[in-house]
Amino acid sequence: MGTVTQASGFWKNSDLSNKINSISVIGLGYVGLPTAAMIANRGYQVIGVDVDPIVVAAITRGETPFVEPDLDKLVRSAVSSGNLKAAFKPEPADVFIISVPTPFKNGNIPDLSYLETAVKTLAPVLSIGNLIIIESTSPVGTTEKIRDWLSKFRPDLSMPGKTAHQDVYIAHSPERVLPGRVLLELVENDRVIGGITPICAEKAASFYQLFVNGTCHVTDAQTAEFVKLAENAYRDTNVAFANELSLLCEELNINVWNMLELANRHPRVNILKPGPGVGGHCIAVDPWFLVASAPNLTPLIQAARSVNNQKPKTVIKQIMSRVVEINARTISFLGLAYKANIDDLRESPAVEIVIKTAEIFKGDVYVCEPNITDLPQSLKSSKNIKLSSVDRCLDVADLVVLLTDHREFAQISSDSLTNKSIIDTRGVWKSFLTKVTNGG
Ligand code: SAJ
Repeated sequence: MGTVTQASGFWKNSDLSNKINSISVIGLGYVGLPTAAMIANRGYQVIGVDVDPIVVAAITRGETPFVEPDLDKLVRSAVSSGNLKAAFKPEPADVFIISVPTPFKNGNIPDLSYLETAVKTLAPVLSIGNLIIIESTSPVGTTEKIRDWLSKFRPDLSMPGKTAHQDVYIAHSPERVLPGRVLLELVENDRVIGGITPICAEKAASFYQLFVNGTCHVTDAQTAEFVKLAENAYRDTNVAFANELSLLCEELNINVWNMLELANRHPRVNILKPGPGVGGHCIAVDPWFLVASAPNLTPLIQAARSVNNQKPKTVIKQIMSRVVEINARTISFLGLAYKANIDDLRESPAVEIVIKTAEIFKGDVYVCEPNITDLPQSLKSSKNIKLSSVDRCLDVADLVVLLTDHREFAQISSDSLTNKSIIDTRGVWKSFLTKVTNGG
């Protein structure tokens, strides 16, 4: 092991497919629920486990508790076939997939408490021959830590890598699906599968071969953990570069969108898009897991985080200077989600921009977020923020600030924006705005 190898050679030696009857997915969020529903629709018995009563109740009714294209149909059919059940506690199964959050706590230190709780509740139902796969994005060394926790809770079972014989198999296979494209990417993406021992990786690869069309690359657990963190830090750094360029373009009075389109015509250049900042529970979080391993060795990753974290503050300054310039009494913000066509507001720069602007702006603030029906508490507590339709937002606004590139906003015609002052942080209206302001 150590080098990346295609799994297909191993698969024939350790085909698990006829031994798997039941699968338990612990954590029914953006990755766990689609995974559980997809496997259940392939005819396997799946028990989905979550601590949130709202999530368990929704799935039990065959409903999906968040927005992800086409997931609702998949969940409905998995539940009505009887193959998918939601529960609060793990039950015995052949394969356990852990897909709980791994956020960070104060000081940008990884918070493994959800993983620890999942392992604690799973330990009592483990039995010989079980395969445990950690899909949660994790700091390097976490899979072995999980093995050690399990060893403490189940001293009767031989854990991989401890003795020549092993009773259970433990591997890390980081989820790599992009919210908004989860169902497609679950099946089509390549997977990186890191085992604590080579046999752990083989077993996990055999399992994924049941539903993954992409190639399964097997390696050791620590490399798999690192690969996932490197992928997300790479994307964060690329967006930070784009965000820095957008500030420079603003300063030099250059249209950043035209400039990027031309730069990306080079066959070896692919700069991502600037925006109001980087949000979500992955790109804005995972680079810190690398930093936490060695702060002195990660100046670039830290600089990228700082550039991206600074961007919402720059947008707020720009909004406030425009407010003074045009004497605006009403601002309408379009979009709260951290990215297009989903309802996820976690770590969203749009939310930060709206809350902080509303604190300093004396007039009315309207917000349109087509994917939610109610404002989150953090916005509700501000008296001057109202959730409204896109038409109403455009009607009342002196200043329109586009924060998320939802498809509904891309459809807005240039006529509806006549006589409005506009800040388009995503370049959605770049084709008809003469003076493009990019949040710089
Ligand atoms: N963003 C930009 N400009 C861009 C691309 C993204 O400003 O050109 C912003 C988005 O608006 C958003 C943030 O970055 O606020 C993150 O969005 P994203 O689409 O880059 O990524 P996520 O967080 O939705 O999903 C990422 C993916 N990782 C990579 O593409 C390397 C996904 O494959 C991972 O599975 C996911 O993180 C995860 O769960 O780790």
